[in-house]
Amino acid sequence: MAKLNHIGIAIQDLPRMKELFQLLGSDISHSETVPHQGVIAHFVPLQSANSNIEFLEPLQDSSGAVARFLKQKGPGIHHLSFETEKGELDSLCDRLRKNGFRVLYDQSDRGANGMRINFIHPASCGGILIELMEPV
Ligand code: CMX
Repeated sequence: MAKLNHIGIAIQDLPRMKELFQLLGSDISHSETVPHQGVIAHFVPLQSANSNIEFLEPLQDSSGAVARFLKQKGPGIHHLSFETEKGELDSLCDRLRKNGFRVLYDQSDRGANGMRINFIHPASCGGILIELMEPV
């Protein structure tokens, strides 16, 4: 079973979200600009769940997926991200395509933490955007 690596949340007010998670007992461990995806990703480890929250802040003047999401829906849960074992991403995407799921990229992209990433479109996933990733 792929591991839940993180829950991505599109945010508008980083200091307030940081304050909230500090009160809950966690904090941002690192932040990374991912130009391809038009975001700054801020990771908050959830040690008890062996997973993470990813705050997604759109890059200034970005017209990327997160900027569009914020414009259409406002802040909130943006995607779930599942991590496969190394070398399994492409075969998983092939199996998903064969089973009628709409995988976004023909070739995987490069995401935060150097991961290879791809996505399943929310229209074929019960309204949830799913990211799939594997370590390089
Ligand atoms: N979750 C659920 N539904 C979503 C969604 C999301 N995150 N983003 C868009 N949608 C819905 C829209 O509300 C719309 O629904 P309706 O048709 O019911 O109105 C529909 O999807 C629109 O889809 P679209 O016309 O194909 O185009 P969008 O411009 O809205 O883009 C998508 C949707 C999935 C193609 C785009 O978000 C995308 O390319 N995502 C992958 C990349 C990404 O999300 N990167 C950011 C995170 C990167 C990281 O973690 O580093």
